Formats: sequence, C-alpha cells, structure tokens
Amino acid sequence: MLRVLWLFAAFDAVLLLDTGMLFPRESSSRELKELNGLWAFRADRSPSRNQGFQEAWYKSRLAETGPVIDMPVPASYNDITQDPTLRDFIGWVWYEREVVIPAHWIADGGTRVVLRVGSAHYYSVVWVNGVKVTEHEGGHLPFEAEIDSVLQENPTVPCRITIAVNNTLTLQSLPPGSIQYMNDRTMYPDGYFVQTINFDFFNYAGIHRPVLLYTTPKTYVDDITVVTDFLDNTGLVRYNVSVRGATTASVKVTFIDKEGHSVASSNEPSGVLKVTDVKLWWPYLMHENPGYLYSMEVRLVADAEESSFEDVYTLPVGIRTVKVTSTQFLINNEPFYFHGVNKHEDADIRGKGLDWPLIVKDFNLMKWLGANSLRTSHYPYAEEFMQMCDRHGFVVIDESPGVGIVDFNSFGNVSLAHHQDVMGELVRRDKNHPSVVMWSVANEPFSVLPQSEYYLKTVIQHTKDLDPTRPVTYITIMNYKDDLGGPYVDVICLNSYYAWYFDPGHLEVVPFQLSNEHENWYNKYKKPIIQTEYGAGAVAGLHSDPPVIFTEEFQKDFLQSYHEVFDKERGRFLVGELVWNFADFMTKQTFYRVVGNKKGIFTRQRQPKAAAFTLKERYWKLAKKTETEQLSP
Ligand code: GCB
Repeated sequence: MLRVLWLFAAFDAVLLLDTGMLFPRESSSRELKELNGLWAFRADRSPSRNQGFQEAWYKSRLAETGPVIDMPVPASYNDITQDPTLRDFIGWVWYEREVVIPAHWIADGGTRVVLRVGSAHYYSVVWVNGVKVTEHEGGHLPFEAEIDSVLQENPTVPCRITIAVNNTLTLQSLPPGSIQYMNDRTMYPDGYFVQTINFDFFNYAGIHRPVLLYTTPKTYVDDITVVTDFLDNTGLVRYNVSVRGATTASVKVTFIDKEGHSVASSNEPSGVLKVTDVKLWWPYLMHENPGYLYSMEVRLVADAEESSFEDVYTLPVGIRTVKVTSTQFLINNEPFYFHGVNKHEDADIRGKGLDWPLIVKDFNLMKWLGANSLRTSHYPYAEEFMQMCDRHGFVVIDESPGVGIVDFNSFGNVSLAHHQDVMGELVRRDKNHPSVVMWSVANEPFSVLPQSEYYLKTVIQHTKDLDPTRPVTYITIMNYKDDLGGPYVDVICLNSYYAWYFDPGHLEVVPFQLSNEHENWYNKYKKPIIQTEYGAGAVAGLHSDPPVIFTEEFQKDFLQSYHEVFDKERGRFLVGELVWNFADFMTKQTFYRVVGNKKGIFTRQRQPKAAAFTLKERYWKLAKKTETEQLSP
C-alpha cells in the first residue's frame, strides 16, 4: 500500500507537465508525412542579418527573394558546401519546402494537422503559407504548431513551409555564448564580429532533426505520463492520459506484452495498472532479456458537435525503479555500476543532423564495447536515439544544454527562468523513457560564485519538482572545497583530467590525485560518485614507446591508470565510469585542438583506436563481475 501511495505522490508532481508533446506515431487515427530531404536554403548575409525579415522572405517562394541552394534536412548546414563563410556563418538562415497536403486532411474538417520540428539550432521562426505559426528558442528539443487553419485558407495550392533559424547565442541562451564586435580598424574590417563560446564542440546549426506533418482527430490524446514501480512480481503502472478538444471523452487503456497479450486494462483516464508476472526493464548486460517494453495502447472516443472522434496512441513502457543510497545507484533494487561512454551528436558532413546509419553503428559499437550506459553530453539527444536506448537497455544520464555557463552574466534571473523552462521541455519530452535514470541540469557550470549556488540549487529543485522519481545532478570539474552545488545533487558527478590538463604525461600522479579527489568528495557529502568524464587525446595512428601524450599508447595507459583507482573504489562509493569520449568530434578552431577533439576511443569515422580494445576488455569483465555479484547471495 505504501508503495502505491508513493507512486501517487510522485505522480502528482509529474502531472505538472501534462501539456504534452508526444512523439509522433502512426496509428489507425493518425497519419504522418515526413518532410526530410532537400529544402531550399538561403543565408542572410546582410550586415545586419536582418534583410530576410525586412523583405519578408516568408511571403513568397524563397527562390524569388534571391539565390537559393539545396540543403538536406536533417543536417547541419556548416559542412555541406565548400564555402568557409557558410561553415562559420552566424545569424539567420532560411529554409523552405513545399508540400502537397493529402486532400482528406483538409476536406473532412475533423482533422488536426500539426507541423513538428524535431530540433533546429538555435532560435527558429516558422511560417506556413506566409503566416507565422510558431517560434522556438533552444536547439535540442522539439517544437510544433497546429496548422490546419492556415491550410484551409489555401486548400488547392501546395503548402509552403518557411523556417528561419538563427545560431546566435547570448549570455542568457542555453548554451550561452556572446558576440564580440572587433572594432579595431587596424586589425579587422568594418562590421567584423565573432561568436565566443565556452564549450568544447562545434556550434553546428540548422535543422538537425526530422521535420514532419502529422494528424490527429480534433479530439485527441495530448499527453500520457507513466510512473512505474513493482512489488514482488506485480508491476505497478500509474498513468495519466490528458485529452484535448473535448470536455468528456471515454478512454480505454490496454497494456500489452511483447507477445501481443493484453495483461492489464482500464477504462479510466488515470489510475494504476497492475501487471502480474511482470517482466521488468533491465539494463543491457544485467539480465538475459534487457530493455523489455510493454505497449500501452490508449484509445479515446469522444462525441463532439454531432460527430464522434476516435484517437489511438501507443506508448512503449518499461517497468523499472531507480533509487540512490549514500553509496549505491539501484535499478530495480539491484546495485548498478555505470560502465559506459559520453557521446556527441557529431559526424563528418552532416554535423549534428540525425543519421540512422550512424545511430545504429554507434549502438553496435557500444554493445561491442560492453558499455551499459551513456550520458547525453552536453544536450538532449534525438528522440529516436532515446527510443533505441529504451529498446536495447542502455542506461542514460539525460543532460540539458546547460554547458559553458561560466560568465557572471549567465547566472541572472533571465538565464535561470530560461534554464527552468528548458528543464520543463526536457522532462516533458523524456519523462516516459525507462532508460533515463537521472537528469543532469548542467555540465561544469562555474559553481563557485554565490549566485551560481542559488542558480544550481534552484534549477535542481525545479527539476525534482517536475520529476521526483529520478535523481538529479550536475557535472562538476571544481574541487570539493570550492564547489558550492554539492549539497543539492543526489549523485556527485566528476570530470577529471589529471595527467592531461595538469601534469600532462605524468601518469604516476593519477593514483594520488584522483583517489584524493574522490575520497574528499565522498567524505564531505556521503553520496555515491560517478566519474562522468576522464580521457586523453590520441591522434589515430600516432605511436610512441615509452608513450607520450597524443599517441594511442598513451591514451591506453592513461585509461588504465584511472581504472586502477576505480577498482579500489568500486563497491565502496564509486558507482560508475564514463569515458570521454566515445568518438572524436569537431570543435571550434583553436591551437589546442587538432581538427577537433581527439579524446575518442573511436575515430570520428568510428574506427577503434588501441584504447577501444582496452576498454572493451575491461567493460566485459565488469559486466561479468556485476552478473556474479548479483547471483551471489
Ligand atoms: C570537459 C568537458 C568536455 C570537453 C572535455 C575535454 O571537461 O566537459 O566538453 O570536451 O573536458 O576534452 O577537454
């Protein structure tokens, strides 16, 4: 009973989020039309970058406003052409695509047509047939607009979709950045400006994730929230269905197992489903059947204005619990040790654009490696990626785009309010993913200022209020003595680069410095620790013995020297290790990066460096140990 009460209490908070944005899925009542492919594209190169708005480029076909080029969607635009000024472009770029709308979407009057953008970096404004339908701030989360009223005005002509995207970052955006005008005329031409960023990856821009149109009936399932638990062998699924477009509607919920059998059902829009002989969602390598997902079919029937609507939406649901003690991270009440990777959405040519072959290849590599977990450094990843994590049982630390928050001016009220909004969007998008076990509100914020303590405390508390069912953290590189946010996190997450940024090449300092750091953090806060980053750069093919930095040999030895420390702390308070980084990735041009960051254990083209084999051996051993420990009484 207590368990059910807890579930109710936790659930009330998650309900704060019930204006939803469900991932678009086809069903008997919903259709999808993908708009991926070639779009017309034009960068606004005017000095003010404002010509497009002044001349209202959205009012006619983009090609009528000036020269356009082909641009693939989804993809970053930066590496598509041979033009360095487009690679480094800052300001508004314009995308346009015409689409023929199926006649029955418009004719029957009972259909809602929604335009959805998976993500576009950073600020977007969207017009349909010259009418503005939405705008959105933030590069890594979806946004959508209902467009049927705009379509009905022009039912016979193709529908013209125009999206203007601006990659300019400000001290209040997430991530923050700033524009510097270089006014010394002896050094720079008139109007010269650059964008300063405090994060270590290229600020790729454009429409990064799929754009699509989807339909629902006018009365529709707007959102579903699930919170899961179990007692002995009974799964408990507390759910809420929110309906829009009608005041009364009947809802039927059917919970279906992988074999297609209905295992629980209800005729209420909210309640608790009890699933006997529950098959829990387990992480990869922790169970012979990881990533078990049920299907929750929600069927809605509503009578409105002489017509009757039926909407059907099916949500994959994994039943699992997450808890944190002072020394352990528990999944389904079993100790879980993160042995995994940090990634980036990053690849040759497409930059941060969603790419299925790359995603599937990366999952194959993570499995090959024996990884069981990953962190979405340093921003939310594509929904399609998160669904793969659910299905394959990869455990995810889900990070917000709060990276590079180091300027005093990025800790004010405007930044804070925006950060809270972003956490709201992220939690709303990812709340139902069983793979997500912890929220990370930021990476390496400058956490030593009094205002940063307030800022972090507030964002963490806000996230806990939104979702009390998951632990919340931020990732720090600060010393335990300086960092002011430690009291507020559930798990201490540390990035360490001993023998790399400090004492480069001197691996003999690692056992001393790393274990001191860990012991001090643990003794101060009595919270479990995850080594969320550690890694050394290696240019594939560079060799040296004895090893020196940037060779494959050094990268391998570097990881091993950290592993020796981890092995002494595992089972005490260390609950995970995530290597930096899964693959090499692009950064801005700077003298300390060689065609990007080379700390990948795979190259950017996903070929293994020597360290990948070292890590593979370790991760498979760790997986075996975990298995044995779980089997032993
Ligand atoms: C870090 C950052 C990460 C960098 C990495 C590095 O601490 O979190 O974004 O890429 O170090 O390689 O310097």
